[in-house]
Amino acid sequence: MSKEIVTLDEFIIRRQSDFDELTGLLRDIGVAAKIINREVNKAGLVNILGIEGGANTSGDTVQKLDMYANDKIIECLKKSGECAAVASEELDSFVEIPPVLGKKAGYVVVMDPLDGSSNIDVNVSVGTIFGIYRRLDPQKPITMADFLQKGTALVAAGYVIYGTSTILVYTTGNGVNGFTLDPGIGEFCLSHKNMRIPKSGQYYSVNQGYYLKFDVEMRRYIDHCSDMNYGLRYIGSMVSDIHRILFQGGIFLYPNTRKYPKGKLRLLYECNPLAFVVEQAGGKAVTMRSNRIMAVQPEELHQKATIAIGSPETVAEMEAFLDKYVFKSY
Ligand code: P6P
Repeated sequence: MSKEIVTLDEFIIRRQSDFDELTGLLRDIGVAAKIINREVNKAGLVNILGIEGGANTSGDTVQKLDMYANDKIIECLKKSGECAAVASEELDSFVEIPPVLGKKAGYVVVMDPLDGSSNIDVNVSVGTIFGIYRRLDPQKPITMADFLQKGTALVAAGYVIYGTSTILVYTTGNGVNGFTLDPGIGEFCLSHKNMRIPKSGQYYSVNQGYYLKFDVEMRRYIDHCSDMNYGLRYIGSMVSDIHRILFQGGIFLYPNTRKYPKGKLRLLYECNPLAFVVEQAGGKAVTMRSNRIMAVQPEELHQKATIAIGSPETVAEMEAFLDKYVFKSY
C-alpha cells in the first residue's frame, strides 16, 4: 500500500494547535522556498548563458541570487499578514511588512535568504535559514528589540536545502520534521518525521585550512578527531554541513580564528535558528566558551558568534578539550 502523502500545508494545518497564527507564515515561507528553488536550479544555466550579473536576453538585469531570494521571501511574507517585519543578512536593518486588512501581525522573521550562495557557481548545495519570534508588544511600533531576542525566545525555525533534492526542515518547538519537494506535484511532502540526531558521530565538519589560526585547544581537538579517524566533511555551506551532521551525527565547528576573532557566522539568522532545530532533534549547540548558543543575548543584528553544533556526546567531548586546554584567564 502506498505511503500516505502529507504535504507541508496539510501538516501545518494539522499542527495548527502549536501556534494558530503561525500557520500562514510558515506556508508563506514554503511558497518562497519553491520559487527560490526554481531560480537556484536555473542558476547554472544562467551562468552558462553568460548573463550572470548582467542583463538577460529580454534586457532585464539578472539579480544576484541571494538578493533575489531576499526579495522573494519578503514578497511572500506579505501574504499572510502574520509577519510584522524582517531582518536579513542582505539588509543593513530590518524592514517592516505592511499590515494586511489592518491585521496586527504578531511575529518578526530573521533570515539568511541564501546562505553559501558563492557555492552556486560550482553547483554545491546552498540554503535558506529562518527564525520566527513573537513581537515583544504588537500594540507598539517595531523596534530593534523585537529582533535582539535570545534564541530561546524563538517560536519556530528552520532551513531549506537546495541540493540533490530540495528539503525544508523546521521546528515549532515540538520536534523536527523534514519535507522534500516533489517537483511532480510542486508540493513539499513529509519525508523525515520527528528527526533525531545520533547521540554521537564519526564526522567532524570544520575548515581545516584554518588549523594554524585556531586556538591551541581547538587544534588539539582537531588532532583528536584525526586520532579517532573521524571523517572530515566540509563543503563551505553551513546549512548542508549541518544537515549532514543532523542525519549522520558528529559535529560542525566554526571557531574563532585570527581573521574572525568573534567567529564568522551570524548569531541571529544563522546560528540560533540552526541551534533550535538541532536542539529540538536532541543535539547541542555552544559557543567556543561552552555557552549555549540560544542563551547568548544578541547586542546587534549582524552579530557574529563562534559555534560548535551537533551530536550531544560529540559536542560534550569537544567541550572537554576547551576545559582541558583553555587558560582560565577569564
Ligand atoms: P569559510 C558561507 O559563506 C558561510 O557563511 C557558511 O555557509 C559556511 O559554513 C561558511 O561561510 C564557510 O566559511 O571561512 O570556511 O569559507
